[in-house]
Amino acid sequence: VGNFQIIESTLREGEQFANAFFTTEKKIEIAKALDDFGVDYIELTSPVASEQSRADCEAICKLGLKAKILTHIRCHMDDARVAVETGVDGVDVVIGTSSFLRQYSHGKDMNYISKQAVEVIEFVKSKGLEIRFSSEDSFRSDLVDLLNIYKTVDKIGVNRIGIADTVGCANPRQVYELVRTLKSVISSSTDIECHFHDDTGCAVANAYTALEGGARLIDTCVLGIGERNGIVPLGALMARMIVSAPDYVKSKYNLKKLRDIETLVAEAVQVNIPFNNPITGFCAFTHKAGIHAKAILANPSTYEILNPHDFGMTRYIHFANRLTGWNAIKSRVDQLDLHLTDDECKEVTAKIKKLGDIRQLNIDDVDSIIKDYHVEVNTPAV
Ligand code: HCA
Ligand code: CU
Repeated sequence: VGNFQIIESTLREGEQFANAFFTTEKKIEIAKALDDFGVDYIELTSPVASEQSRADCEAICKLGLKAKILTHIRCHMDDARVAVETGVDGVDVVIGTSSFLRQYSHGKDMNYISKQAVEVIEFVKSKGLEIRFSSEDSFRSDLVDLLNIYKTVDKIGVNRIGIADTVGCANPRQVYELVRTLKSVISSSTDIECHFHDDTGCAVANAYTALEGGARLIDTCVLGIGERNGIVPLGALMARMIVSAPDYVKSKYNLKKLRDIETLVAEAVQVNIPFNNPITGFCAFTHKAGIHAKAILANPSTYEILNPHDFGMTRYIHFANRLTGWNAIKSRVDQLDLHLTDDECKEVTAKIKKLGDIRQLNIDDVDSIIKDYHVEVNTPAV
């Protein structure tokens, strides 16, 4: 899994998020931020979606970013002709292959799909651009149909073949199986790219097993925004991958920019960063129970698989509550620059717990209990 790449689709899939409306300036700001972060590819909305979409695509291509710029189109010559004129480095082509989509969406049979795919791919390649071919709704497509079309496009040569869990129905084992199977029928020089929706909460797990199975590229969006409840979040994937491939992830991605990018996108689409977000959720590095706090103070790895400093974040010991322990309180006493013995810390902790049984505490409550107690023990008896 240690040499994966990211196709960042906030400016394509992310635009399909219910709240998204990106001005040209916002798109440019997001594209630059993603580029600074170090994503490999930035995928943009189809230039045939609207006049402005085309103009924005051209504008982003002119920025001279390090990331390669892609646009995403239907498997159709009308779209392909416009796409190759925008200045992109590559084109991501997609067509629905499940019976649902063949019946209720474009109404084409597999032979027709094959012919169309070959024509579009050859055209894009003739312009010297990268090409990816992907089947929409791959997991509800007939496996024989799917492998046939993948083999066909692989034979004429594509940079990447894509699997898309368009409806978010796949589970990690199915993903692993399909990636392995696909890998066994295409040439070793063709990369596999995967796109996972999160309807059943499996997107990150699916991305991980896809990489284990031999896929190379994962589509992400900042905060996971996209159609319905979205796709693999960039941040959550970083959390997963830094555990599995720490050196690669730390050397390749500018992880300290993650929070800024999430804030930028959250504001642009008027949502908050979720409280339980990996890495950037407000309590992602907050330790509360006394037992946890004690161990964290001794060695953070005891209860942390991610190091907050890798992301420019800090850990926090939540001591103002009835689950607290004397080690956490002792550390607060030290922060307040007061001096209490261990026994005194235990005694003041008991007072804090007592009040914590009655109501929710805040830091000021704890600090005044500590300060009062400190005065009390340092006042000579009369
Ligand atoms: C969609 C298209 C897509 C495309 C994925 C891909 C999907 O239905 O909006 O190009 O691989 O989820 O199938 O986002
Ligand atoms: Cu999608």
